[in-house]
Amino acid sequence: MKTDVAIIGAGPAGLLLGHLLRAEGVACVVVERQTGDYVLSRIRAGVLERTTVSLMERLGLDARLKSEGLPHGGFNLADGERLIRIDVEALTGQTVTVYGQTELTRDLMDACDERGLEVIYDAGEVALHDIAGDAPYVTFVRDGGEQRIDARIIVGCDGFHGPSRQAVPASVGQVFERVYPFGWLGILADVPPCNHELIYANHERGFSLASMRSATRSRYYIDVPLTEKIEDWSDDRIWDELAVRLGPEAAAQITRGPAIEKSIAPLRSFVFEPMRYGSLLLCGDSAHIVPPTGAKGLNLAASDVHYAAEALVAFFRHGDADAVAGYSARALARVWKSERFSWSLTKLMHRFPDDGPFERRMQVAELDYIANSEAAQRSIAENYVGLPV
Ligand code: RFL
Ligand code: PHB
Repeated sequence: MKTDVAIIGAGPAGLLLGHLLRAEGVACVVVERQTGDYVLSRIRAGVLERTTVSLMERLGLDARLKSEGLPHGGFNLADGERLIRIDVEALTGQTVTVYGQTELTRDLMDACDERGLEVIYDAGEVALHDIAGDAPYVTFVRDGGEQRIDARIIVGCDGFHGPSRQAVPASVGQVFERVYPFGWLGILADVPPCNHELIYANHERGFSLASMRSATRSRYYIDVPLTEKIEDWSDDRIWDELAVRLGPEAAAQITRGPAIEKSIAPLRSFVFEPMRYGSLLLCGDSAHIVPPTGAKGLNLAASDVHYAAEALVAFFRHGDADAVAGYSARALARVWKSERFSWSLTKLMHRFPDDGPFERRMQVAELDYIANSEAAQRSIAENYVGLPV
């Protein structure tokens, strides 16, 4: 098979890029290791920035997002006693949209047939070849036989564990990384949320987050040591812990119910540079990871895709090779700002094992400063809604 762009990975980054390229008449094929049902079973992000919503609008795939997504004009930080509301809409004129990654991915998947976007699911042993030159190709195994896609460009949208980043020679790539000494235990339940907006709380017992997917489906998180086992956390134990950590005001409004999903995700900050090598571009989690504090991961994947689509359309439609060459620097400038925001909010809202009374006082002072300073709130708000692309 021959195409212009071979996209590896059919998560949100790969499907968004595929649709954007198809809409501009650039030939592409997406190759995914898992089945479509498996991709949709992963419960992940819940908050979309304006830029992510705009991409869905531009594709004309925003009908369900518009009708079912919840616009949020603010969110709360909690310090164990009070809620500090960040009025994002008043401070920036913008809102974010609460809409699950699963739903966004489903909308992109459902449109593939109609838009002529070819996605090959269930592809085993996906490998990249000759990425340093102008004629790269991808091989994979399907139905027992090896298949090959010849392309001009390969885009790695295959997440943190995929093969694309690994294909860049070690002498070229540089890794910047911080692994955090805790994970987020998440619970999804069909109960009304305890607040109409999100609450990120820093309590003496640790971090918690009250989030949602809809008016009837809640998503909550608490941080736990990485040594914890999910089997040791009964639903009741999680609800009890949330009620303490979120503080009395939120606790009074919590509706408990059985978990429909429960898992522990490790936290990491990670950036791989460069995001282009030869004929390979990297987008989304394949090139970088943020801790989920601040809800930046999916949105960063979407802004990478925005830059990559622009560069590839300029290249295939107008022969502009500089656009592809400039992709990495353009994407990384925004990546590092989201990394900084996610890292600083993680530091502010979590207890680190080595923290003593001094670090605790610093957190209390910073939260009090934020509570009383419009300048501090504005800075948080403009990062939360998403910096411009
Ligand atoms: P994905 O979603 O991991 O998709 C990669 C796809 O590549 C496939 N793949 C392969 N395909 C072919 N060959 C191979 N060898 C392959 N290896 C892998 C995979 O099967 C998969 O289908 O990466 P992508 O598209 O870059 O999207 C990134 C986002 O998924 C991620 O950043 C977010 O989910 C992060 N995240 C959040 N981001 C937000 O913007 N807002 C949030 O509120 C938010 N909350 C979260 C999160 C991530 C979490 N976890 C579990 C890590 C909450 C959590 C708990
Ligand atoms: C979620 O709803 O899953 C969610 C919301 C905000 C975050 C992280 C995750 O910062």
